[in-house]
Amino acid sequence: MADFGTLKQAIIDGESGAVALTESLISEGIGAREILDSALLPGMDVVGERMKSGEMFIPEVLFSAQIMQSCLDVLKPLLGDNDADSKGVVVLGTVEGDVHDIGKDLVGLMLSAAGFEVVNLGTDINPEQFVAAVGEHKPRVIGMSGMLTTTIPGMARTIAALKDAGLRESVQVIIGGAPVTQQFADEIGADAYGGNAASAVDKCRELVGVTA
Ligand code: B1M
Repeated sequence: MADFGTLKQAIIDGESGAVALTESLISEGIGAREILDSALLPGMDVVGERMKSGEMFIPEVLFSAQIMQSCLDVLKPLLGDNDADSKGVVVLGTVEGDVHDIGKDLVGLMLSAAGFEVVNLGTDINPEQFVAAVGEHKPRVIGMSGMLTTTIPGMARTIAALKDAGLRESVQVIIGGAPVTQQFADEIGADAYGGNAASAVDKCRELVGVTA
C-alpha cells in the first residue's frame, strides 16, 4: 500500500528525502495527482497551520516549501493530460508585494500540461508589469495569484491598469490564491476565480472556449 504518510511527514519536516519518496511512489505506479493530493498538499496544509499557531518559523516553512517545489519538479512531466495543441498563451504572476509562488507554479505547470503556453512572470509583479506582459505576449488569459489579504488588492489595480491601457477587452482575467473568493473576483470584475490548480485549468478552458 502506498505510504503517503511518510511523504507528508517529510514535507512537514522539510526533509530532502521527500524527493526520493516521491520517486519511489511513482515507481510503485501511483499517479502524480494522487501523490499531490494525498501527501504533498496535506503536508503543506499542516505547515500552514503550524506557521499560524507559531509552532513553525519562517526558515522551517521555507525548507518545507523548497522541498515541496523539488517534489513538484519530479511530478511536473506526469501531471495533466499533455495535450500537444496549444490552447493559447496564459500570462501568470503573483501580485505586487507577494513572494508566494508554490501555488502559482502549480497552476502554471498544470496549465502547461493541459496545452496552454504559460508565460510565468514570477512573483511581486506590479500592475504595470502585467500590462507590459499583455502588450508583449498577447495572451488570451492573464492569471494573478495572491496569498496575502494585504496584497490581493493589487489584482483590482491591475484590472484598472488594463482598462487604462485599453487592453481589458483583449484579455480574460482569472484570479486565485488562499484568501481569494468568487465574491472577491466578482467585486473586482475578474472573469473567473480558480479555487485550486485543477479548477484553474477548467476555468481557463472555459474562458478560451475549449472543452478539453
Ligand atoms: Co506565507 N503566509 N507568509 N510564506 N505561507 C501564508 C499564505 C499564510 C496563510 C500562513 C498563515 O498565517 N497561516 C499567511 C497569510 C495570511 C493572510 O494574509 N491571510 C502568510 C503570511 C502571513 C506570510 C508572511 C507575511 C509571514 C511573515 O513574514 N510574517 C510572509 C509574506 C512574504 C511576502 O509574500 N511578502 C510569508 C512568507 C512565506 C514564505 C516565504 C516563508 C513561504 C513562501 C515560499 C514560496 O512560496 N516560495 C510561505 C509559505 C510556504 C506559506 C504557506 C505555509 C503555504 C503556501 C503554499 O505554498 N501552499 C501559507 C499557509 C497555507 O496556505 N496553508 C502561507 C501550497 C500551495 C500549493 O497552495 O498557494 O494556496 P496555494 O495555491 C493553491 C490555491 O490557492 C490555488 O491553486 C493552488 C494549488 O491548488 N491558487 C490559484 C493559487 N494561485 C492561483 C491562481 C489562480 C487560480 C488558483 O489563477 C490565476
